[in-house]
Amino acid sequence: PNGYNLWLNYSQKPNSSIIKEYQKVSTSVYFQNESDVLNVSREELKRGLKGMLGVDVLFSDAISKSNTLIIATKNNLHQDIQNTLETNYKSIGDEGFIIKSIQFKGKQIIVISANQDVGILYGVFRFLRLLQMETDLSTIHIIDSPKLDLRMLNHWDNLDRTVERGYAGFSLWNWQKLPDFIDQRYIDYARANASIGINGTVLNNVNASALILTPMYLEKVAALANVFRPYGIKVYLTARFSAPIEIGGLDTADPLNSEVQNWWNTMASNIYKAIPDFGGFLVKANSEGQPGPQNYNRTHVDGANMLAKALQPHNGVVIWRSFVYSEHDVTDRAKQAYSEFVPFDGKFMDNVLVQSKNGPIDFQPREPFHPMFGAMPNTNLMMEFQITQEYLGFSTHLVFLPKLFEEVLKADTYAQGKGTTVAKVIDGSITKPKLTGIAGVSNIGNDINWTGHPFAQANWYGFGRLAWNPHLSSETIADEWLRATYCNNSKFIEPVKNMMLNSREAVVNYMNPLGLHHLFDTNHHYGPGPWVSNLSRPEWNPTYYHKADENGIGFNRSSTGSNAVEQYANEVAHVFNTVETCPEDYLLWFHHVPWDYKLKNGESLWNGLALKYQEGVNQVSQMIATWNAVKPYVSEAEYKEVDMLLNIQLKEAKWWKDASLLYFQTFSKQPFPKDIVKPEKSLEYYKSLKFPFAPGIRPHWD
Ligand code: BDP
Repeated sequence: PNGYNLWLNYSQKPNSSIIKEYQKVSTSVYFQNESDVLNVSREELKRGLKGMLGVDVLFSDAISKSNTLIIATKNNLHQDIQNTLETNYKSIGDEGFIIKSIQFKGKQIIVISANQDVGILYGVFRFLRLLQMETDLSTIHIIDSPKLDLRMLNHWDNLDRTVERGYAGFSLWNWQKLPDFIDQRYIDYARANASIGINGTVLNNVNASALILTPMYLEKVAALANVFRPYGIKVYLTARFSAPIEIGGLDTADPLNSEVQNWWNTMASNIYKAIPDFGGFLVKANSEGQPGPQNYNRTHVDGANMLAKALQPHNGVVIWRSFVYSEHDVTDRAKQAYSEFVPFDGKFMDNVLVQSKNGPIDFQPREPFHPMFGAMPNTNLMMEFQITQEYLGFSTHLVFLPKLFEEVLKADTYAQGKGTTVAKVIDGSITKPKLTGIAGVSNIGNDINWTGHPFAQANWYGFGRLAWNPHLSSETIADEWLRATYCNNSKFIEPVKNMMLNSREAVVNYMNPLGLHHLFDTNHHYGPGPWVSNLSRPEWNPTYYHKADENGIGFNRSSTGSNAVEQYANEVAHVFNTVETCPEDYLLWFHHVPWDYKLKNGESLWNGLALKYQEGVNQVSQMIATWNAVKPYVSEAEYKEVDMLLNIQLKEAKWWKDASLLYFQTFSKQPFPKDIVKPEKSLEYYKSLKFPFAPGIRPHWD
């Protein structure tokens, strides 16, 4: 097992009584035939049953009373079955499905049904997972549908196949061989995404090249769209705002200029000629040097709506990112996206979604939720998570991200009163926006196991599951993923699940405890660089974020400081605003706190901070012990791969702790508390470390 099969691991079940039960269910299968979507679904069912049960399924031509499993959309079912399921159909929409054990012609059978073909696709994948997880089917009754409209991956893939912030090899998209050569990986990528309900993919980097919009590339994009279509996945592209200049020969990209508008209108028509179900454009504008409407003294609304008008006749959408921070006002970067976007609430067209990162800075190991969530009730506001671990140890460190995602989704914005969680803001249940969505920055590359670290597959999987249902628990997700990927033995599942669920707190502890953030070394963002203060823009420097001095440490964002707290609803702002009420997880995010401040556990801030770093290191040691104890349940190769990675993680957790503590000690001027393992090297040593090769860095970026 090299990891290529991901969680679609349909290996034969060891439990023979379960095999017998499942074989009975699959003795005679009716599977509606007639569309590409249904065909790939049927193939998947065949593959899964063959793998897990060792049987070649017999499909019957018509529904008959010998059937044990019937799979068809509503209109193709016997009236009796339709009647039994009538109320369920009303609740599942276009993409949902029903898996139910029912009485039919005097016999107990299982039906998988849906209103549309794509629901059957999702139902079949769910059914296979039930088998993978050895679920009892005798009383099965699942009615499920996605809670969000757009469930997307964002690939930060460049056209030369490097991947910005990608740590799992090169881009999957082989532009040179496309459109004629269809790599099996494109198909398996689509299967994996369909299995968790992902229905959109942005193929290229937000730091975009306009070339992707030229006919030569569009032909290749169309070939990928053809592969993905039967799996319910639409293709999107990033649109470089200055494309009219770069590939259109115009001398401006001003969104209010009619030539520019016509250029985009024509561009859209051409794209839809090649890709009739093209999803739309993702745009990073006026952010980190990317061109945008502000270059012409226009606004985000002018830019987004201009593109939205071009796509509207074709039912396309514009996803406009809110990741902006100005180089002119550097008092507090955390405030800027909100300040720039919230005044435009209600001004974006219906086919525009504003895509906001989960926190106000940038995908840190822990951030409070972004204050924009809840603050734009009249805008289609979309979540952006980062699956690739730019700031969480790349694909070397084991960190189960659904835990982080869950924390954000469960956070209460209080925007429309208590219980307005971020999940409810983005699923639209409160404000009923026209469109809802969520995006995850992909951690996928052409490594044999797709994600580099075998456990990073769980982050792709978990993102997809939360995109389908943002109210799911991270524990459920870890459980499903482990069973589908490895086995059902609870002696393996329980300890490893625990390890996964604790892994996120471990990385916070050894990298950025108590609300510290952005302490990463320059550009690559891998190891510690809390001392870095020489970068051209102040808000690129770690010293800007921790503000350590002889009195204490932390960024004062309370009402006595930058007042970023005021961007939250009163109930939340109030809690964050004082040192006493602020949760300690966010203490140094919102406050500059004296070294001798007493934490809730009675320790001084200095001692408590040091102990957190140590705890992170100890947690990684514990992960190694756990993995060691479950060795009998995985192959030698699987054991070794994760063991080596965990040992690197341990070494680097110590590096983070030692480098950070020695540096902060120059301000606190206090000794380490007694439970701290003494740093192995000097601060000068850690400062001198260079990182000559790091994957995924940004060219021309300091
Ligand atoms: C930062 C990354 C940078 C991205 C940027 C973005 O360091 O590579 O281009 O976010 O999201 O996290 O646009």
